[in-house]
Amino acid sequence: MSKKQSATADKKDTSGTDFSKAPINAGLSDEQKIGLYRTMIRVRRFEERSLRAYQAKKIGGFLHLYIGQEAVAIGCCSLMGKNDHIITAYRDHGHAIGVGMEMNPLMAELYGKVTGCSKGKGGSMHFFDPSRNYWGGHGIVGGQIPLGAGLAYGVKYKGLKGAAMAFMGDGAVNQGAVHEAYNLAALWNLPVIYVIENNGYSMGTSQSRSSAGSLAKRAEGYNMNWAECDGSNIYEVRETMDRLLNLAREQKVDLSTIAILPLAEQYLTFIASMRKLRLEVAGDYLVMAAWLAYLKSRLLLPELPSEEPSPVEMADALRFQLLRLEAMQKASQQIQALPQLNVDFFMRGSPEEMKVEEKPIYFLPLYDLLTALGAPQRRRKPENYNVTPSRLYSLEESALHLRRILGIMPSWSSLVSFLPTIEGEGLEVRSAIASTFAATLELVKNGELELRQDGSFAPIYLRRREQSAEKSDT
Ligand SMILES: Cc1ncc(C[n+]2csc(CCOP(=O)(O)OP(=O)(O)O)c2C)c(N)n1
Ligand SMILES: [Mg+2]
Repeated sequence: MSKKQSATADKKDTSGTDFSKAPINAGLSDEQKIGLYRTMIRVRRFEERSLRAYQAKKIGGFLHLYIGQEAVAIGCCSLMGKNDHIITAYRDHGHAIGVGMEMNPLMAELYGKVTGCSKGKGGSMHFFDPSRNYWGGHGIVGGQIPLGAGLAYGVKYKGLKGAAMAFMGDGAVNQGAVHEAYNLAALWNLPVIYVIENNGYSMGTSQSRSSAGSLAKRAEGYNMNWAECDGSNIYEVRETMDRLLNLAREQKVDLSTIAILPLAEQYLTFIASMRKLRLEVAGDYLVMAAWLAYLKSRLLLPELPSEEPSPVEMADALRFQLLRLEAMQKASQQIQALPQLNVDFFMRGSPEEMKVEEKPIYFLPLYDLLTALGAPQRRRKPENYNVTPSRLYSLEESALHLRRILGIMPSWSSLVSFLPTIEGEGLEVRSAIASTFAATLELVKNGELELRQDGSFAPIYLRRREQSAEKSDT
């Protein structure tokens, strides 16, 4: 809300002030006071119980407790009217109980059950109840703050008397999105109250180590009102928030600051551009513009009590305008939904146009295609292709090796035992076997060697020729 429109709500020295005597609290009955206390205790008990379940590993995900902060949420929620909204961060149990959510769906949500308020999919950080204008817990620090501006925008757009309360921790105030939201909230004069719940720490970091200056005072940079209060005193919370809520709910367009001619021009330009696109939006603006112009002219013209319609008559006229606008919108939708000539149906006898379908055909000779494919390859840096030479065995080498070891071999040794010692694998082994076998045949042919194989694919045995002559005698 803009500071221009209200008195500054600043932090005064309130020590010694009895806030239970403030008008918003003085009217509370004993039962209502006990009711506030009971709700705070309910939050405390709910959290103590959930902590035990969490420590017993019954609850998954995170569990952020609100213990010690109960007076803030319960105080604020107790002031909520029909058109007020609430949104907060992940420390959201107190606000949920504060808006009146039942504890069973909340506990079920912690346990990840489908009976939970978010069907068990949100857990501790995502309690939601739109039916109570509770727009939930949010896990991204500061993420709910622009959404709070959106809730307030909705209230203002619908012309309702209400406000949004968006809660955040002290650490969240340093988030960029928070300042973007402040800016828009102030620029558009939105009925939103940003509540900083300062518990002194953001995770393990103290406020003095993470934040410069006063947190609430940053609102002054946006020309917004701000106030501080003791969050552990529910009476003080209620007194402060009541003041701010009233300021926010009373936000209105200040007609006296609106110049009529630029306004008319702005609307005409807009209507001209919208007419091409959407008739019903242009209609909305036309009605709004007409009403603003009318109300403004009422301010400028001298008062003529006899001719002035009463507020009731004006409200009736406005309602009538809105009904007419609604009817126009319906009619325009119906007209647009009708079948259209030359699109959905055609006049009898009118020639049907031939449908021309265009398909691109590309012609490319094979040579050009291959050149194009090779182009990226050619652009690459040339690299040397190194072939590692393989160690291959020649026939002569194998015959030499065979002759050398033939003398020391016992009679009938397998061909494998004649292979040279091979370091490589694959090709080298195959080359050694092939050349040894070829050399064997060569030596058999020369009469130096005898060769035996007992069946197809059976091992091949070798022995020296002279040995064979001796052995065959025995
Ligand atoms: C954008 C983003 N940054 C960091 C985190 C991790 N994180 C979770 S809680 C937290 C501290 C927030 O502190 P504060 O705003 O003071 O809230 P508190 O927990 O004290 O209520 C951080 C940094 C997050 N959830 N979202
Ligand atoms: Mg904090």
